[in-house]
Amino acid sequence: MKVLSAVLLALVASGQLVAGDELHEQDITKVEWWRKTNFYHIYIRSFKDSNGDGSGDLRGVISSLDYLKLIGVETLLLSPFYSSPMKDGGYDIDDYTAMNELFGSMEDFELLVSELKRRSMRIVIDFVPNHSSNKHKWFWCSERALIEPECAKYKDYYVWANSTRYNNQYPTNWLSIFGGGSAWEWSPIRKEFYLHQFLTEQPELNLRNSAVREEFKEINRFWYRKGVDGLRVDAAPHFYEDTEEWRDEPANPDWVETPWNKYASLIHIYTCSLPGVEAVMGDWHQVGEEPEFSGEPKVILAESYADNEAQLRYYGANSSARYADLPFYFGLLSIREPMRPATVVGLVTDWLEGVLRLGWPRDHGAIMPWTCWVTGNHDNHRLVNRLGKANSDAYKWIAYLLPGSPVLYYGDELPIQNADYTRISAATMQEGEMTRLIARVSMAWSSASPSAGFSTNSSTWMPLDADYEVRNVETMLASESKNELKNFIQLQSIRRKFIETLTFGDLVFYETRPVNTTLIFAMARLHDSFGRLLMLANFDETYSESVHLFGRKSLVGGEWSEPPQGGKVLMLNYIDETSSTLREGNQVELQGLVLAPNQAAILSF
Ligand SMILES: [Ca+2]
Ligand SMILES: [Ca+2]
Repeated sequence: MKVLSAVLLALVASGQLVAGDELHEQDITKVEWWRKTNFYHIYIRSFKDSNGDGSGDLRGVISSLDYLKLIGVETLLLSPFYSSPMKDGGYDIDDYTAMNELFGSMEDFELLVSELKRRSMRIVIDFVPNHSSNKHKWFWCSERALIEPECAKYKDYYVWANSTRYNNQYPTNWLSIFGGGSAWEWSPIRKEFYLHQFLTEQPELNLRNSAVREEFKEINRFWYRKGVDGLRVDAAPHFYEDTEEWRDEPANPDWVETPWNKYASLIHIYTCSLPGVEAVMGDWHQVGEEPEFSGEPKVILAESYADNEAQLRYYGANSSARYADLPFYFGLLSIREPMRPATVVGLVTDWLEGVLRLGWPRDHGAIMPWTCWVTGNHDNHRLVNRLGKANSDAYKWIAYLLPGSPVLYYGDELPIQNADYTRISAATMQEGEMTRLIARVSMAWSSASPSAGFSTNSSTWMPLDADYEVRNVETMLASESKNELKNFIQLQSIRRKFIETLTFGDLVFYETRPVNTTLIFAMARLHDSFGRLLMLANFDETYSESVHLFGRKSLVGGEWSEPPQGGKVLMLNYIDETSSTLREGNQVELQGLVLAPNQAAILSF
């Protein structure tokens, strides 16, 4: 007993436990699936075309599941596939429980779910409650609610402003995020203005109306009954507007005008991140807890671009009044070439310190609330365009080794790059802003003609990656030598093997010297029972650098941690032939170890 007590005390002292008696609670089998999974975000239209019409579809996703399983994907995050006029890539929905034929039928969706379950994989779908399409029957009726008795119920389904008070001027100066024009549109039928924070064809639903909230809870149940494991909730900061006094938003004194950023000319105090938007999420969290869905925990992911303080509110009022389980952390998307250790450490530290300040009790010994690291998505430039190719492996490794659930955007495992916008067809250009469209480049499956295995059609809705002949799934898997795709598979296998360390362990960024000049990055995950991992990377693209590590306080436990003297190399992003020691499987001395330009290593110690 004395020995056990000493072990417990040591663990408490090292910050890995809140109290000694929690040791037995660090049981990975008790941790909810979404805290040990990884997400793979598929923009369906760009992923794989099954019927040769040049657009990706659900049957294409189904045919790719063996590949996704092979590369260690556990949970799919799917872009919208609902019935839609496709003015905004399917984020303009005209029927929330019907399919868009472009992507397939309801039978296709059901087949996808069952094929996923067969492979022990999961599915999270996009949920878009802030706005519908203007072709939705709710909107048709809301426009006619004052004149058609059967439409009366829909009168307050959307955000309307009575124009007579404003003499046909816009009710406020509010702007649309897409295009930067007025966020108001006149309805000649209702003779009022409706609000649209996004496209004119995307009227804002009135989420203060309990009838609208009930509609979405029922839609939520519909998809849970289809076997869906969770929701990615779209555009959360825009749920509420200040509709009490219809005040103008103030000018942004820091605005520098460009053709693309008219929206930034105002400070959005009446349309964005209003008090209470987070609590709307609680609706869907509660649906997931209804008895009908017991036994299969659902996950709510929140899409919100906001500062850390606002972002943290999406977790919930406290650990028993939860809103979203995983608010996306988008901070890593801000990292640009040249990547610097201090930038990464600063972003991660700020976010994790905020998360830990919430002071939630640790469920099963894992830190709470849990976090979600986004490495790319359909609205931001491709990983390789933000960072350059050389550090793209290290960037992914960081997200996959931090405490939290990583999200990879399809194709970033290769990685593919932004589409060349000059090659996007005129028809496609009508379907969204160029700055966002280019990240929706066609997936590169092989070097085959006509369309890299994406489609049998030579004409595809988005162009192919310019490098598809060498950077594609088939070629990279068949290659004898290391490459990013094979490294990604290896990373996933390390993640699975060390999932207990990654779930329960502490985190430390060791100090690297010379301070302020070295481009060596060092991050360790520490657990006395489950093992320790060290990631080292030289972010310098030109020069080799030697490693000099010094102790630092850990981030979770707040305890001083001295760096290891040596470790066993589990994986390298590439092998530098001039190095005599740095090989996978070798035990190496760490102090003075030389990393070649952009070389990265994961070690156990
Ligand atoms: Ca198709
Ligand atoms: Ca809204």
